[in-house]
Amino acid sequence: MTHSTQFDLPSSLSVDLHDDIAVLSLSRPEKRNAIDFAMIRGLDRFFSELPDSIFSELPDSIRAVVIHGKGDHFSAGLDLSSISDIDSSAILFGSQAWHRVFDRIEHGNVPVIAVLHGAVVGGGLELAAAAHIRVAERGTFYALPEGSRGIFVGGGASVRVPQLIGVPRMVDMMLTGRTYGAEEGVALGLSHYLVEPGEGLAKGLELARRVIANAPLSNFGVIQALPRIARADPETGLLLESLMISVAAADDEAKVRLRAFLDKRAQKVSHKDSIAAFGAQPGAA
Ligand code: 1HE
Repeated sequence: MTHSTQFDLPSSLSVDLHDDIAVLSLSRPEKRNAIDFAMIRGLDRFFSELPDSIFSELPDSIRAVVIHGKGDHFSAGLDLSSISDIDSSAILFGSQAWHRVFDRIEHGNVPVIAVLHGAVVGGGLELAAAAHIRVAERGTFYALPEGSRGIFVGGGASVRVPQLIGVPRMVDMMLTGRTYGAEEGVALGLSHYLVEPGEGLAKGLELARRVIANAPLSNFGVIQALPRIARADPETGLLLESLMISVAAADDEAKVRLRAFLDKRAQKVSHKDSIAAFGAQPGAA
């Protein structure tokens, strides 16, 4: 079912609902899903108006989002025509708008999975890096060609990309124009999963279904608390961790799930099942 009108999105974005999972498509393949301001505004609207789902029992609530790109590429990054003739203050405010939207994605309450293929370039990599899980199809390539365009990253790459691959690798990508392929990307941490061409969306949906099967407060802890704990000083982090488990474990959902395990009604942890679902190699699917 298509729900783009419900979110009043520009033609460069479209949404399909798969029960309570929204598939958000970058839909500007003729420009390789280059991101212009209309697309940024549309992403902002979509993520601000998402029924704040993981705590909601509303029938139309959205509990996970899968983002992918239509056509042969995920995204060619910033629409270069949108900044070729504007002054520095417009670029400054524009960059801050990107930051606000990508922060909303990373720090919202809804887990977001990016499915990557083809070019994941510049601002496209910045968007992917704001997602919580990344799935890359073989053939995906990552680049930060800002240096060769005479500009700089402006959508959060300086913060998020080093968290994935470290500052030295990002410096090399930006100084030399080096690209990484899908297989290198999964080994380096740019993506979590590697799948065959055309299989990314199905994998993204499968992962989303697993994610939403967790208790809402556990997912809240993972998305909201964990990254902040990891950035905090250890004493503060450990206190936050204790607070988070006490909140999650006191919730009825935890009580039901713990009781089910103790009554032998819940699934055991199974490495065999995990290998069947995810493969034995890190990132292999
Ligand atoms: C674009 C853009 C774009 C394509 N802005 N119009 N990003 C880049 O520097 C990447 C630039 N793009 C490319 O290197 C290539 O387009 C691709 C490798 C991604 C794809 O190649 P290909 O052969 O499939 O497509 P194409 O023929 O190059 O492009 C098709 C059309 O899309 C063409 O327009 P047309 O009117 O001639 O049909 C291209 O001009 C257009 N197009 N990419 C505008 N990026 C917040 S700061 C973030 C800073 C950045 O993201 S810098 C990185 C910018």
